[in-house]
Amino acid sequence: MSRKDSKNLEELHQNLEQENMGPLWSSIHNLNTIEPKSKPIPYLWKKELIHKRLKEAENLLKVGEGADRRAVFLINPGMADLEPVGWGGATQTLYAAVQAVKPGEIAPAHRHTTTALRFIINGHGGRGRVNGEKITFEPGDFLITPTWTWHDHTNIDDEEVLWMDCLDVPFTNFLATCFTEFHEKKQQDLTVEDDFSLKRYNGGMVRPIDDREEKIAPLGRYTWKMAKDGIEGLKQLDVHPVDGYAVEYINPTTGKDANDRIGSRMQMLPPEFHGKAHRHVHSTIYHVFKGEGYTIVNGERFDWSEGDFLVVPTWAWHEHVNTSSDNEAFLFSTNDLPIMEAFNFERVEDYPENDGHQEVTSVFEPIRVDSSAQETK
Ligand code: 1HN
Repeated sequence: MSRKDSKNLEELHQNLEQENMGPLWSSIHNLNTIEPKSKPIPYLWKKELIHKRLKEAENLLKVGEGADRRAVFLINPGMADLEPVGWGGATQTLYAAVQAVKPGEIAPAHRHTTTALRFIINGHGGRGRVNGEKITFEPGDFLITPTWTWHDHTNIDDEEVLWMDCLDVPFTNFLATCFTEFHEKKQQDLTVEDDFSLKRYNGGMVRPIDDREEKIAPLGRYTWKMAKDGIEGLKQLDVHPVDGYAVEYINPTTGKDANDRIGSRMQMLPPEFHGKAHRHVHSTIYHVFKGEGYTIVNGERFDWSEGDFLVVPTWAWHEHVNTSSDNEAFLFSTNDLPIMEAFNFERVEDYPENDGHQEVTSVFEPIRVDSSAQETK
């Protein structure tokens, strides 16, 4: 039996829909918008709430026995409709979480196509193994396990270890390119000295002569001292009007981002710094490493303090403020700039009015440990 003819436009639309086709003439306006429409929204998670839930998870499950990893991940309310559980979309491309490892636990070895990085928040006992190298985790350190590198973690101290994870999970998942391989051993064998790559790069900006060729992870650990010294050296310059004093973590064999698909930065906002606003295509996840202040995102004020996480989505105006008159504020952040640049999507625009400052039209109310039960969407 042949499909029936369309007598008018309405019937044509109905027929096309039933036949798994679509009319471009009535759909094109949804796509060809003047500005991008971001599913993720500006959002902030408080440290105390994340830590409370992680503590509960510490009491309820054990890493290595039933759970491969103990991490609480951040779901942007704008991504929450994706199955399963928003697939970890803090932004449309990036997953972020806080992971806890208790003394003696071993998070077993695996490798995956998603690319991963960590920023150490608390604890001195964290040790990771990455492609045969044991890596020491100290607070403020930035560590990478790029795509398809074997990694496992443990905690050799008697205090828990906490760190931020960031992976390109939503991006990889969207492309349906998530492959994982589980190591035959719980912990991979060590093939080089402990902290080998850090020692190999002891000279900082001088590089071993074998590294003229591009490598995916020539340096696995970037210490807090490296980032802090980098920022210290910038203080001789005028402060950047948008970002304060900021450095990015790079791969010494390429000069590009340390992690091939995720950009990472450490920025310092001097006391009483009030940055100018701008917006860009790449999305950012901020982790407040030290200090307190606020960020105005599209006119909404997000107050932050140590340990909080803030998402600034694609094309959102944002400006940072350090509210302390004594202390520097340090923001660690991850972004999808490498992805945006790879496909020529990146654009940046300065806020055109009011000397670069937005008006605050609302104040964001985060869910707090002592908030009454409320809808999160
Ligand atoms: C993963 O392998 C780790 O190795 C953390 O610690 C978070 C999220 C999704 C997929 C793999 C880790 C992850 C992950």
